[in-house]
Amino acid sequence: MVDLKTLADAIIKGDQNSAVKITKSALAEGTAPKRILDEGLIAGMDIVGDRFKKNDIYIPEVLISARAMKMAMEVLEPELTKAGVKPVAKFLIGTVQGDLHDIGKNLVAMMLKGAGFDVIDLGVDVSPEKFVEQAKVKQAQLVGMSTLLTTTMPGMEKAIKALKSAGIGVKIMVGGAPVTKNYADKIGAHGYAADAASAVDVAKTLVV
Ligand code: B1M
Repeated sequence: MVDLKTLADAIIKGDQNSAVKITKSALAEGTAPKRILDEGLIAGMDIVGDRFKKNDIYIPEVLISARAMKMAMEVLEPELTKAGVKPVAKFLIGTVQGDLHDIGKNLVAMMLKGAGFDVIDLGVDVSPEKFVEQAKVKQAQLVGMSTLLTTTMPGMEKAIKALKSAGIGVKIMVGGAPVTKNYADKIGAHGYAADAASAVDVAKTLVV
């Protein structure tokens, strides 16, 4: 029998070939897709997130682990769908209007995927109107906004106002280097995180 700890280890090491191979073997043996997700892939990414938070590892290692997770998820996803396994929640994410920085946003998206969220990435330079339209169309439970420029920070407030006045009951999270908890509170966000691993913790608390 495949020990799912070896899958978690492959994710931690960022060994995509082993991650894919072990996922395939576990499925072939009849292991439930949800167990492979929880005890292999998510368990591995949880440890990656913890180590990143403690500065034991850095962005390149997280990206390599996230890539291994993505490859294994491509094998697992159809089986999860067949088994009727639902994601934790639908999370819409984007960098706000006028801002083209996406490295941090991508990292947050990858960590959320690693934690079992269904992430819809709107990319960069996302207008308030697009956040609203896509939140409705995709029926998201959470909307995340990222920005790196002080000049584009007000775009977050505009997008939050637009989402609230559209009457969509989404929870909104913000982050990015110039953003602080105080600023997030001031503009009416429901959550703020300083890094990608904490973003997962905060997102989980916002899911109803
Ligand atoms: Co730009 N840039 N840049 N840049 N750039 C900064 C941000 C800057 C601080 C550099 C500087 O002057 N020292 C400065 C901003 C100054 C300010 O506003 N006060 C700056 C500037 C001015 C500019 C331009 C205006 C430069 C110019 O053209 N004159 C221009 C703007 C273009 C535009 O967006 N319209 C510009 C362009 C660029 C590049 C295209 C060259 C490139 C971006 C490439 C890309 O993203 N694909 C770039 C880069 C790489 C940087 C620096 C060097 C690195 C940013 C980065 O990726 N950090 C940056 C200087 C620096 O930080 N040393 C700089 C790593 C990333 C992982 O961190 O995004 O903070 P970060 O994400 C973290 C957390 O913040 C958090 O989690 C992540 C991981 O832990 N987080 C969230 C992020 N989003 C979150 C969302 C959440 C929760 C947590 O919830 C939803």
